[in-house]
Amino acid sequence: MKIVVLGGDGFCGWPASLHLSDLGHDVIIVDNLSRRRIDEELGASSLTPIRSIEERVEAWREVSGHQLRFVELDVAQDYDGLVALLADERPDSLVHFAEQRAAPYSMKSPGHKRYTVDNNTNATHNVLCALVDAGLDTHVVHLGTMGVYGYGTAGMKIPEGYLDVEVRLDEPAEGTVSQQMLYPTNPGSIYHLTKCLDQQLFAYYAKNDALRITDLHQGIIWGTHTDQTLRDERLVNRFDYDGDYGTVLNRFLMQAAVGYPLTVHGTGGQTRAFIHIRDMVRCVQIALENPPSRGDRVKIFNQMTQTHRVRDLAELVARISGATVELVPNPRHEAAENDLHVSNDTFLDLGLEPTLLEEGLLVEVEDVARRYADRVDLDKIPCTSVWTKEQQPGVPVSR
Ligand code: NAD
Ligand code: USQ
Repeated sequence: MKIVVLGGDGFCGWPASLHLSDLGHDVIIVDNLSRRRIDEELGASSLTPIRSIEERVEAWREVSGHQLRFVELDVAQDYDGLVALLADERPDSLVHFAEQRAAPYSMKSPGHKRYTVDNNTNATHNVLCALVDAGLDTHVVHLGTMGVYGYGTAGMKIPEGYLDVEVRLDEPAEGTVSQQMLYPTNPGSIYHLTKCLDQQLFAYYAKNDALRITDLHQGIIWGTHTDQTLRDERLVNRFDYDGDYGTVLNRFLMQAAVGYPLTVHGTGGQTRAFIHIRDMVRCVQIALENPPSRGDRVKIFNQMTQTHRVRDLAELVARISGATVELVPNPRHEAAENDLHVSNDTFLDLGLEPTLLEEGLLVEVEDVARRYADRVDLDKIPCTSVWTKEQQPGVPVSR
């Protein structure tokens, strides 16, 4: 397949691009490098020393013999450039990672809220509009989030995108009608809200223009390496640990490695869905190999393998590393405690063999953190972005 990977320089997009290239697909990375500029804005950087995109592409050619192509383009701003690229390349598939993906970053200020909404909804709409404009039947695979559902499920298992509903008919009619509807959205941040808006865009374009779209409702990624990124130091993946972009389990592993208390927000009763980065690249492959047909509704997969409670993760990391755990004020407006049950049968039925949270793997990630510990800026660790003016940053009192 010829595959365009939007956002292919990022944490998920880079290893996914390498994995697809390794399988022999013709991969074109499109990225505006905004994530690297956000590092500069925040004065933070990946714990791992990531190379320039040009050096990454050249290193991959040397070690694999496969040629990735890179196009610098802003998907949200340069609509004409995007249509021209798609019309020229006529890709079989397009994987869309190109959005601002950090919830805390999206809540930092009015400017960050507006940037996140503008960037994410324009990027998604431009992709869909451009495919119709160029008359293409390219299969779109989008990286969405489990966060569109909200996390309070009242004991029910979250279905894959669609909820069965039965509505009682009003008099004089009798009986009930059954139908499926998009699961009601309940976003927990401006970032998550943009993914809910994306869902409406997908539903509309699938219905009106028969675009073939798969939306992957992905859980929190943990881990760093994949088989491909390990092949050469210059291919190393990014590892975010700062209070805006670092995700919870990778943060705990890094905090353990540098002797920083594990920053559990609130009571740590939040339960979330997780998936290892190696499973993420496999899931993207599986989704690409199983497209919907023209005229089908949007195909939605829950891309997660396990759920974990934040305080359990902290206790597990503390047990293997000797780190201390500290309950800090929760800077987010979220439920203090929740249960989460998720259906992920589609990927399992299609052959995904989940990488489960094992101590060996945790140690592997902690080793990455320890190896690059001298690059950590401790001041960047606390989550300082607050959801409402009444809330406090998540700074440990012991620091
Ligand atoms: P990332 O920030 O590391 O990568 C996103 C990439 O997209 C960056 O390289 C950035 O420069 C690029 N980009 C952003 N806006 C763009 C634009 N307008 N034009 C061109 N390029 C643009 O994020 P990630 O962790 O790789 O996440 C990728 C996708 O997966 C996101 O959409 C995110 O919502 C989703 N996701 C991520 C996680 C996670 O834990 N990292 C979990 C669930 C879902
Ligand atoms: N948390 C802590 N301590 C920390 C950091 C986070 O207790 O030091 C808590 C948060 O309060 C939250 C939970 O851990 O309850 C998860 O936070 P996170 O930053 O790991 O994940 P989240 O903000 O949900 O976002 C990440 C990705 C996002 C993706 C989402 C998937 O950044 O792109 O969409 O995971 S999901 O959670 O399924 O919505």
